[in-house]
Amino acid sequence: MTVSTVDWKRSGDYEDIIYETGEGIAKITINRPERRNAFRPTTLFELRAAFEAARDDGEVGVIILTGAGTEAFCSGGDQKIRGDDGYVGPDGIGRLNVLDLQIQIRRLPKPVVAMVAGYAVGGGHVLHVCCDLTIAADNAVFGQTGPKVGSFDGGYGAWLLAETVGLKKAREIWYLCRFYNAAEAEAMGLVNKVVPLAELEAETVQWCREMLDKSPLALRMLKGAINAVSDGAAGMQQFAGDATLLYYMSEEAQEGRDAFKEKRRPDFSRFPRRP
Ligand code: S0N
Repeated sequence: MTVSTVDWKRSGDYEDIIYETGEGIAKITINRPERRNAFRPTTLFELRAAFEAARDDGEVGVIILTGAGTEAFCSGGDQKIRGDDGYVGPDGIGRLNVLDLQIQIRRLPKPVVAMVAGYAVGGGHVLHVCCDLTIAADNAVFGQTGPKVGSFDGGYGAWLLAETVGLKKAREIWYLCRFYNAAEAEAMGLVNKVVPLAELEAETVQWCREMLDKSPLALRMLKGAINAVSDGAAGMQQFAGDATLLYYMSEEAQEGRDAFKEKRRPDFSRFPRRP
């Protein structure tokens, strides 16, 4: 049992997830404990909607991603509904729509914290790797299973993992499909902190509160900067957008806007040409 310190308010009409907010934090919970929180297309559509809600909510500064219960954070794609061309939802179409969620987490300009109790394996492991930070309970177990169950993630699952734990360790994790306990994960830099299971949420919330005390724009720019290196042109596009946002907020940019609206020539003469 993990103890909560926030009076969470639940909202949204979801089948596979729970969306809650409180104290400037959004908590998104994958709620399929009977399948170790494996995701199906519906789960991922709902996760994407919840992350979008958290992004758009001006009260929310930090997002927690977690799994229901204490047995699993997420066990990856639901193998029981895996068809011949992806994971099959009610419309009969095969999908790998977890990739869209991974990109969304990377591009979302607020910190996302994975709160992991139990198994974070397969595509569930990749999800925690995509999160900005990971707080783990002492019962957490990490690993990739793809080569055992006939799949692989050659995107973030491969190279972001390698960036996180190093090339040799990433190859070991994928090639051997071993599972690692929380202490081993901490030793290889895969998680930020390990705490007793009962303290997991309190510790995670404490990390969130510390981030909420900080400058939101500084955190946004740092997330963009750190991700830009590995996200290539897409990362630079996000970072460039953030730079444009900052420029919009300057008097210099506002002079251009105002001049257009007032049908006059813009006067940028008072703005310094900085060295
Ligand atoms: C998680 C494990 C280790 C837990 O073991 P434990 O505690 O002994 O419990 P079990 O009895 O095994 O499980 C309890 C019930 O939950 C069901 N279940 C567990 N995991 C899944 C799952 N992933 N899908 C469906 N059902 C699951 C069990 O079946 C059991 O229910 P009952 O008793 O009713 O059968 C252990 O369960 C385990 O090893 N699970 C499988 C982990 C796994 O291999 N996951 C899939 C890995 N692949 C992906 O995630 C693909 C990701 C993806 O979509 C992708 C993305 C980008 C590019 C490529 C891909 C790609 O397709 O690879």
